[in-house]
Amino acid sequence: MENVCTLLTTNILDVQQPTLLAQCREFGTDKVAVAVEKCQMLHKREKWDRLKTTAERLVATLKSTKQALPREGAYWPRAMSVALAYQALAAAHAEDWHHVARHADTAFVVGGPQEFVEVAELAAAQLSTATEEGHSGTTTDTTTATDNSSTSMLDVPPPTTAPLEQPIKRIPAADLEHHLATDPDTPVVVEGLQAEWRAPSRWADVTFMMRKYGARSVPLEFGMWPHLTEDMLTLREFFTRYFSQPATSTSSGGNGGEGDQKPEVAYLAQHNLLEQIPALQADLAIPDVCSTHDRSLHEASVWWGSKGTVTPIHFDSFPNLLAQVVGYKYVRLFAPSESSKLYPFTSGSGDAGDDKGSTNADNSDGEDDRSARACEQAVEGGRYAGQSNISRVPDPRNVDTDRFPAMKDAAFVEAVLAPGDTLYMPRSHWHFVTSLSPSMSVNFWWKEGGA
Ligand SMILES: O=C(O)CCC(=O)C(=O)O
Repeated sequence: MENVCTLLTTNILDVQQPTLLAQCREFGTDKVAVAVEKCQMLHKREKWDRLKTTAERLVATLKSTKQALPREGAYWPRAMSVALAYQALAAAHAEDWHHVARHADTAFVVGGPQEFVEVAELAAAQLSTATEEGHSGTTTDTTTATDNSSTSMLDVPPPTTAPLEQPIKRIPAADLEHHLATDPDTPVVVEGLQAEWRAPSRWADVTFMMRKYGARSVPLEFGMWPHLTEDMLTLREFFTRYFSQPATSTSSGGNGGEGDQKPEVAYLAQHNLLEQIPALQADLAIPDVCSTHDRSLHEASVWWGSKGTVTPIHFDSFPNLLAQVVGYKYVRLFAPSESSKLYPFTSGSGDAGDDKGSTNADNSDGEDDRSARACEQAVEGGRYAGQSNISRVPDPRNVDTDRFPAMKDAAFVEAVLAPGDTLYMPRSHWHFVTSLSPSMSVNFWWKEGGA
């Protein structure tokens, strides 16, 4: 408890709070300043119950007014971090380790400093000690921490799929560097790149993963693109609902609060989980090709999800290795030369974006308008924020050719990624990805031209 309180007070609040209060003065956000000062006073007087409710109210206000608050200077993440640090402090004094871990993970996920990871790890350790000693601590987690059954996703059978029309060429890992040097614009599936990793067996062991990381909370997308909602779940809840047994509901609605029926599809998508749970880094190795004299790793992200996740057709500006660790995914790739046939959605336009291929006559269709609006919201608010290169075609395997006539002429290549496969995607290649089973992947984008 002492360590947790020291981290929260000295390493987080004492550092973040003065800047936040100065920003509140600069931006004229007096209500936030007043609430933060109240938390400060309650903390000093050790009024933990009142601190809990005051910090809770501040978090709720910050969430509901996010759009109206200043974006400069990381103001919102800082304000959320401070409020969540106070919530965590109050929870620590109640020995409510479940909530300490949850608030700390949430603070890290919204952009708070790395010290929150240490707080979450300490709280999770308290929870597992409590479990070993036979009492579970104060927890609102909906699943038990002492599940002794063993579930392995290694047993998931390969999905039955139609034969591939344009299969992506496969190469052994030993040939990847040569491929990048001689044919960097051609995608390939690399076999054997994960041979030394322990992630394939560890991550597939749901029981092990829940025991080790179950108390940690992660951000998830629920439902089907573009109708997504977001919420945090503990890994125990996530694994229990989506990796161990059939999901409970097919609805994509709900606000995702605890006790809600969750949609069938849930995705921990493009998340820096390797920073949030650094122990996972030891389960894999950053592929050598991502960091050489003229390449440096840009970002590594984790993609864990149920069957049926969809990453819509989009492109990234970095070359990429997408490593399929557990389960199966279908991928379809389009070269940059096909862009004019892919109906890119332009963020903010609320429209098809590409006039050349799009017949706007279809915009009289209410569903199309709704879909365009949903895309716009998803693009602005979700993992595609700031990206405009997303296609409006929801599923390239099943295209409405009245709405997207040019799409049928778009040349593509495709693959089913099995455990152990790693897809090399050249920069600016459009890609569509959907999971054919519960699935765990990790990707590595790199920059060219040295560090
Ligand atoms: O696996 C996915 O769902 C998407 C992966 C992706 O878009 C990427 O690696 O760039």
